[in-house]
Amino acid sequence: MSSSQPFQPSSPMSAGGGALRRKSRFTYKQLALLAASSTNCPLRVIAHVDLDAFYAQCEMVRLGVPEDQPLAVQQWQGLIAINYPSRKFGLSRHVNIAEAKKLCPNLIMQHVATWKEGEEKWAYHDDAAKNIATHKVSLDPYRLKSRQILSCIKDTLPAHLQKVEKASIDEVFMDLSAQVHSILLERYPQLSRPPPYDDPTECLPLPPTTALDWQADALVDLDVDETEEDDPDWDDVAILIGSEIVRDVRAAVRKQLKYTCSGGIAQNKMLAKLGSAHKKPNQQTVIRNRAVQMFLSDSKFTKIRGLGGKLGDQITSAFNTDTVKDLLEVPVEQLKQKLGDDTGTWVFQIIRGIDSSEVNSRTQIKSMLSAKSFRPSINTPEQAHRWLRIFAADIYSRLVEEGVLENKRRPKTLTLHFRHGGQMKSRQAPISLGKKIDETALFELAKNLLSQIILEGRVWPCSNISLSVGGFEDGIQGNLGIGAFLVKGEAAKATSSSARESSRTATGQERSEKRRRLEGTTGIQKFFGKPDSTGEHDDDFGAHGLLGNSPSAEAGSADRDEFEMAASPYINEATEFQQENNLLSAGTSALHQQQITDYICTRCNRAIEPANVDSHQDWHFAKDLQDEEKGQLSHQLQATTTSKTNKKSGTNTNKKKTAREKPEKGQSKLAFG
Ligand code: DCP
Ligand code: CA
Repeated sequence: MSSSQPFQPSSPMSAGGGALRRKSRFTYKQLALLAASSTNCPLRVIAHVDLDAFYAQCEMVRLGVPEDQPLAVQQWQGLIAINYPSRKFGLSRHVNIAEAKKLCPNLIMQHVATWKEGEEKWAYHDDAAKNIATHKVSLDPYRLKSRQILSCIKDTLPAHLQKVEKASIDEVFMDLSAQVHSILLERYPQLSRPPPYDDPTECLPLPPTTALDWQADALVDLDVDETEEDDPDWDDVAILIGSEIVRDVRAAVRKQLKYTCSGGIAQNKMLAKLGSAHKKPNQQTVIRNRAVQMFLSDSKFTKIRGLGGKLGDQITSAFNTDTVKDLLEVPVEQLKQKLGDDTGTWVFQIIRGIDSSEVNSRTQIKSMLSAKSFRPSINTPEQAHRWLRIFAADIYSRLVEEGVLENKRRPKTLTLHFRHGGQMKSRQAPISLGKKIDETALFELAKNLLSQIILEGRVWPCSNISLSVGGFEDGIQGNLGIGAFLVKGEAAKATSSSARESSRTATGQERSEKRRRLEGTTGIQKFFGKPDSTGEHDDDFGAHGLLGNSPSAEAGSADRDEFEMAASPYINEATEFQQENNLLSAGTSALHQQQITDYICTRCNRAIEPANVDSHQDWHFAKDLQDEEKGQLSHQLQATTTSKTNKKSGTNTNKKKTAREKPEKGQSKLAFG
């Protein structure tokens, strides 16, 4: 590959000579791959949908405020979501509430719902912002809306042809390939005919259409060697059909639930996500294959999924640029030299728009966590019990939504984490089959775990407690009654004595499950040790980047006693947000980079914006726990980002290499060299 000519034209024949073509550059075989949603199919259609100012829209719909009313969602003294009318006044997440009011006097600031210490249900409390020590954020209202939106999207798509991945609380990916294939055959019956000589490597006939109607879509400009006059090929037709589907999906969400969202339609996830962010709010952007070169080379590579965080920083300093355009000039050998073979190869491909990661339609939660950092610390079992009651109620309400009462799914373990000074203590117990599940049962079990910790002595003051359930399984086989799987009272006490032992067992099982999951993932998912389906799992550490995709992959190497942050006036449960949205993940780390920061974490030297200080601490807290539980701390002490990412990207790269060594007839024209 010549470094001075980074992209090959998507179709040499179409370059300035579309009229000369008599056949499509795509084969019958590639059309068949579309039906199978194959990640190798050059006709693939992937969409990304992202809700506009999501929490703010949730509050606007709930409160019934007019659409042009400026509204922001407040969490303690900060703003976490800003609707589009208020963005016109210069409001952003970096503006504090006093400045916000000054900039936009008409602004409605709605505080997030909270659990009040000792109460059994979350609510919207007018005085929440002032009572940070006794309230805990609840994201339940937004989770509920998120689920409704996801189910509306799924209902809009044909059940047997859909592949939908919840990527975060307000984002979904859709692999539209199979549906597009079926529409293509309906609209163009000639595609159903057998290939000439029954040879699937034969090229398809050209599409009869010469002009495509893109309606109100934002179209990214075509590459320099392409013109709108060139006749479209099947990839253009396929992506057009994809954009019609996305328009219908967005219209359904708007009509049924009143929410606006933005969409991106392209050949892969990476491009689709860039597309949805391209024009906001309430618009959709199509990135045709013939436009990828232009679109990407104009962008900063730090906006690309996977390049927003540490790896992006590393590349920026190694090559002294943050633009795709400049990086395209760098030969692959040089990238490999600076970043390692696999990472270098991956970067080389991703900035050329090559991404074969799969849309993962598993949407089941693997664990749930409810946590609180205490400022000031708490000092008595009674105080801890009040919070445990809230955690139990919080988790229980989410279990109900998970279908626990209908016995659809059940967690196998309950874990309590307790931080005292630099020390973290944890206890885990199995959740046995048997008694009815409710808040009280969970609370009793948690209280029992806490008492074991307290028995050790010297545990106060406590700065953080979290409760989690994990190891979810599908419905119980056999004759057990509905919801009968939690152990209560005396039975709970009996289980707790074996907590340590069971903890080891459950962790072992979870580890092998996780390994299998990771083994089953591809592309960038492996690269960052985190499935793309992160958002599917409400609070799963591993799935939320707490393993391989940290603010600093070296964070785990810091001594736990250094677990101190520069002074923070805030207490914040953004942990839940983080876990749900994988804020520290490859996909969103660009957001972090842009944020104005006041605090430096002494563990990972990362600048943290004030509202996220405690959640960042929670992140370390959770990661330490995971390391501890997995007994991998010592291993991670030696690991470096590069070696981790290299290892994880290995299979992906190899796969790509194999695919690239034996290109399909016609396919190489799409491979951008
Ligand atoms: N969120 C948060 N803290 C952050 C970032 C986001 O609590 N630092 C929450 C509030 C957002 C929601 O997550 O509404 C989704 O995050 P997005 O980054 O998608 O931002 P928005 O949906 O608010 O805006 P946009 O229209 O730019 O997508
Ligand atoms: Ca959004």
